Amino acid sequence: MERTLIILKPDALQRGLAGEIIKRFERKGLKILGIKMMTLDSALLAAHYAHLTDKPFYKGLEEFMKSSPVIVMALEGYECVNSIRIILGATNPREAEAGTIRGDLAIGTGRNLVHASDSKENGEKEVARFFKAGELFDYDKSEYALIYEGHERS
Ligand code: IDP
Ligand code: MG
Repeated sequence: MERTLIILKPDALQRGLAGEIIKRFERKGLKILGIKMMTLDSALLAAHYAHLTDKPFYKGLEEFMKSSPVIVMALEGYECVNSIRIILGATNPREAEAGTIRGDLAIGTGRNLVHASDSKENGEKEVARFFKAGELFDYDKSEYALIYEGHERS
């Protein structure tokens, strides 16, 4: 199954929205493989946002992401990268659909609450970047038979 790295950004913690956001992923049926709180440093952010380091807004993004702790999560699910991006909504929350996390809860592009991996390959890479092996848990989720058809969970 696919894996996605989620980061609940400083605005999610500061605004008390961590539970609301995690709830939306849990009720979808996604499995939490790992979850922890951490602070991000410049080197980790430069690796994570390598596609953005030359953008004019990068300095502000970096400062904001370091401004308070974040919660990082590794989620697993069948084709979950795409479905999580749909739950998240567009990067610009003012263009995000109602019903999505960003569409319902955010306004500023630089304050859009959550990061989620954008491809299966990046999901694997980002989970490995933020989690050590011992921080990820391999376990059976009893409700899987009610969430997936057999071929989807094999
Ligand atoms: P994504 O988070 O939807 O995958 P990316 O293009 O990967 O979007 O950008 C990463 C993050 O950088 C965004 O979530 C947002 O916080 C910030 N960002 C992207 N574009 C802008 C911008 O034009 N102004 C300010 N911040 C931006
Ligand atoms: Mg991105």
